[in-house]
Amino acid sequence: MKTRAAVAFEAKKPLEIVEVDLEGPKAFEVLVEIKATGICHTDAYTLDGLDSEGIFPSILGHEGAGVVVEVGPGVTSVEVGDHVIPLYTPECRQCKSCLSRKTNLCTAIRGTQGKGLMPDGTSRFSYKGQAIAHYMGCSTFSNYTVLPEIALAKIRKDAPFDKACYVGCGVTTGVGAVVNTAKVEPGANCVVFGLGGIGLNVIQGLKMVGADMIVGVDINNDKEEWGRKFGMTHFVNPKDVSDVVAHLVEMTGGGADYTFDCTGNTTVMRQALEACHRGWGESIVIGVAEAGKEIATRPFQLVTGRVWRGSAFGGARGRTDTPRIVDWYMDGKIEIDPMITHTMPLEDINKAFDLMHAGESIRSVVVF
Ligand code: NAD
Ligand code: AHE
Ligand code: ZN
Repeated sequence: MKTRAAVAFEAKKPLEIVEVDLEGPKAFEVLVEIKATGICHTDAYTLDGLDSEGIFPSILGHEGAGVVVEVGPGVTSVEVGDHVIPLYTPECRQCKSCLSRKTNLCTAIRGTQGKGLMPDGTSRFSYKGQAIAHYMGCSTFSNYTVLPEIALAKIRKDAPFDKACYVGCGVTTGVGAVVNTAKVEPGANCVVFGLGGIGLNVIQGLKMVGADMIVGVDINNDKEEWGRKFGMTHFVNPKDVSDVVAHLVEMTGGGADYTFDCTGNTTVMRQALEACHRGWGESIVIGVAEAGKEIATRPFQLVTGRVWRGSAFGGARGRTDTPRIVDWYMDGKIEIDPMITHTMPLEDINKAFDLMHAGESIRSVVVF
């Protein structure tokens, strides 16, 4: 079939809206009509050529929601008409990682996914006879896309697509980092670095679990109001203080119980670790750093009990946890609507990247 898609032909160039060819689903694969997709900073990072796994041409997008329109042979867990969220972290429930119960990082198809291919080693997308790579196994910047069955979470049908799509990355990543990765306890003092589409979800997760101090740190003063809307109790702009780590340690009475990096900046990651309390403070790295960047600190920081931990997709097991997060939204336990600051048709998708780079949006959503 033909489908409309925003194609990343080259790094650092705007996406082009074209009609691409899409092959139907093979065994254990599913054709999904994407109804809405969010634009995450990770899409921008890959488009900007900063992703060591970035491939061009490709169809980006990994924060979508849609409807199953066709299933390939052998598919049993979803059927035509089901509402689904594509999962860049699938859940096969059979691999060593899934069976370990220690991680959400299913390894069943990670190898081919990182090469922009379906599990059989081929792409379903092409343009003028040339293969186009899939992205993070999702490619939600296409009106129709094909995914492995294990990479689809079935969600309730009354959830609006233009909000549920955000659960496909940002909401789950932020809230999940609090509840699954850090397992923050009520009364904890926490610091969140970067108050964008991810950081604000960390903040609402912290509020939900009953954290005490929720300090937000951002270089953009406009983010203070945003943070306060979702439960932030204090705001710090690092530009306004001479030593941000010393300032945060002082504010939190000796260091935070938990800190979260939601910037992808390795200097900030170090600050986040060093703002933790001696003996027990944990820093969760959520931000994705550009290719070639490394983190550093004095080992003494770890010797004296601070813990560095990472979180991918909020530690969520996609098929199991994502539908529950949609329920939390529908039951009013978490908010999504105010964070969707811009909604646009596919033709305007490049505006979403401009708004993000200008710090003018929290989440832009393309509605097909
Ligand atoms: P965003 O652009 O919406 O927000 C980033 C925020 O960080 C902005 O408010 C910006 O002003 C702030 N910031 C930038 N530099 C800063 C600094 N030096 N100090 C303090 N604040 C600073 O981006 P987002 O969509 O929220 O994504 C945030 C990061 O999380 C990105 O690196 C993204 O790739 C990553 N991410 C990771 C996962 C995961 O599973 N680990 C999932 C989604 C996104
Ligand atoms: N391709 C990058 C890594 C990018 C990365 O860490 N991605 C996160 C999700 S970001 C979503 O917005 C993730 O889930 N990582 C685990 C994984 O298996 O990719 C690189 O550095 O090569
Ligand atoms: Zn994302």
